[in-house]
Amino acid sequence: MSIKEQTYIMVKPDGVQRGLVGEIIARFEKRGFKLVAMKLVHATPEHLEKPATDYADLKGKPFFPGLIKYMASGPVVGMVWEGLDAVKTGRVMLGATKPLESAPGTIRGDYALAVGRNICHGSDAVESAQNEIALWFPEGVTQYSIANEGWIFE
Ligand code: RTP
Repeated sequence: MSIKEQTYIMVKPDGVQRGLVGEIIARFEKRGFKLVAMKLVHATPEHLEKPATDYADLKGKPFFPGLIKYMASGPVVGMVWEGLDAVKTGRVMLGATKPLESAPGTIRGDYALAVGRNICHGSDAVESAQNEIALWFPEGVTQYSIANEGWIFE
C-alpha cells in the first residue's frame, strides 16, 4: 500500500472520438489522484501487440484482430495516475470490462454499451502497470508535489 502507487489509464479511440477525455481526466482528478504523465498517440498494431501491453495475451482469441484494428483506428490518450491503491481503484472507476456488467457511476457503466467499444483501459496489477508505463512512457513520468496531499492521505 503506497500513496505513490501508479497505474496506466488509457482513453481508447472511441473515448477520444466521443469527447470523453476531459470527463475521464476530471473523474481521476476529483477522486484525488495525481496526473504524472499524459500523451495523445496514434498507436501502431506492432506497438499494441508488444508483450508489455494488455493485448499480447489475447492473441488467438476470436476478437483479437478486431481489437487491434479498433485500438489502432485513431489516437488514444495514455495517462499515468498516482495515489493510494491507484491500480485497484482505477479498475473500479472504469467498471467491469463488459458494459452489461459495469455498475452505473463507473465510466463504462455511464458511457458504454459494447465490450468492443468500452472507452477506456486500466492496468490490472501493479506489475502490469509498471510494464505498461515503461512501454508507453519510455521517457519516464514527471515528479512534482501537490499542495493538497495532506487533505487526501492520512
Ligand atoms: P480491460 O483491461 O480493458 O478492462 O480489459 P480486461 O483486462 O478486463 O479484459 P481483457 O479480456 O484483457 O480484454 C481486453 C479488451 O479486449 C476487448 N474485448 N473484446 N469482443 C469481445 O468479446 C471482447 N472481449 C474483450 C475489450 O476492449 C477489453 O477491454
